[in-house]
Amino acid sequence: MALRQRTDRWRRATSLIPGGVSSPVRAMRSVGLDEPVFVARGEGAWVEDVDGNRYVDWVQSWGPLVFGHADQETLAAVHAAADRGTTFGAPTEAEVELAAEIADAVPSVEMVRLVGSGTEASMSALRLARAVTRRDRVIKFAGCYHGHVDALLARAGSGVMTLGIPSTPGVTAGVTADTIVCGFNDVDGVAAACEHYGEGLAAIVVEPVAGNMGCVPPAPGFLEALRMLTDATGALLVFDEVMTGFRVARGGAQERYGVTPDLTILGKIVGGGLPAAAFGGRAELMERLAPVGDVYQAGTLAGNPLATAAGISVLRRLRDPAVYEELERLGSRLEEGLAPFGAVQRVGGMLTLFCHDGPVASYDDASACDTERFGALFRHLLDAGVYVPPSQFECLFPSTAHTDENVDRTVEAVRAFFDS
Ligand code: KE4
Repeated sequence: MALRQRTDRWRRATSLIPGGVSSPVRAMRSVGLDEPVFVARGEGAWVEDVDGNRYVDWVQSWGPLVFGHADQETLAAVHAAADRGTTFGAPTEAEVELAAEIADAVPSVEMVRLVGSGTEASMSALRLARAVTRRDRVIKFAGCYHGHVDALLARAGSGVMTLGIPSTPGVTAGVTADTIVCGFNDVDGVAAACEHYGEGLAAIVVEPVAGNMGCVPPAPGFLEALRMLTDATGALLVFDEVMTGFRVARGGAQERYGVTPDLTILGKIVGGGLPAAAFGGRAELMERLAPVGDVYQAGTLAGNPLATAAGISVLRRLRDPAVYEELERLGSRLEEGLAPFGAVQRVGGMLTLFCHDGPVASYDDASACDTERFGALFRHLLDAGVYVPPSQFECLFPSTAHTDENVDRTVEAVRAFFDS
């Protein structure tokens, strides 16, 4: 596909919305497109753009869709909820049901607070950790992304890494003065930081499987080391499972790797494709939140009836282990198919094909990827009717709606690119 010409639609979009998009990575600039794909509808594994072109969709809205686009059970649940009204700003039984599903699934969670986005969940979890420990400092990892939370935007992944934004104007030095950035999988570096800052350390915040510099699994022992270091310093261990939660296992990475954090951040799948996210942990920690405790956190549409209906519909179905067997099967087939063409890294139903020789275990490794080549691959695949994330530093997300044929078509299109 030639670089997309600027259409009237795009000119209108960019005249009214910064960059024409509601989130930067959607602009597809980093993969060399002047104008991104405008999606008109989705169905299962497919999306259709406004010009009627259909694509096998491996973005799946960046991870929320385990059952694919417009799955009928989720739609039915949302329609039924909508018929009763869209928002009340009052307690509903659906919020309690969704909280119960999360607490039943996620090992670290006894209590949970629902919010509107992963960013809000990260921001709130960090505030709670600082309040509980009465400490200010936080350790995060280069290449990990926790939403656009000021204090955690230092050397973040996802769109920050994609767009090569070294640091974000508007995030003041004061806000990040208490943020220490370590290397993902660098146990010695974290231990040294804890040695130096341990007294004032409130939390270590980590994506237990990094998904925002591409899929980078934890090295053996890395998560266990973080658990030991936080126990030794009295800091809280916070797992950002917005991407991995209900994705790499029903209980997230903490179930898969057997390391239990103090607080867990959730999003994406939790809302079943609608805007809902959450943070949770032991009751003794969570009950520091207002109105029980003195840590303020709030939200007009938190626990929204439509989002909780979608979330309940999805999470209840995730009690069936067959869902994860299918994500594993499809992910493995895709991983094997792509293996000849670059470094493929996968954990369950999330994977990345890196244009990089050798494994990617850190931000520095990821930064060495050939993003130009990835951009050319992206454009080739789009031409072939295959829609992968428009960034080297993101993940492909199989859903149960994907088929072996979708996988094989994707692998053939990748092969054609590398053979050309
Ligand atoms: P939201 O505020 O976008 O709901 O969640 C932020 C967030 C927090 N933590 C992790 C591990 C995340 O991956 C995210 C958001 N992920 C990106 C894609 N990797 C969302 C896509 C976008 O920003 O448009």
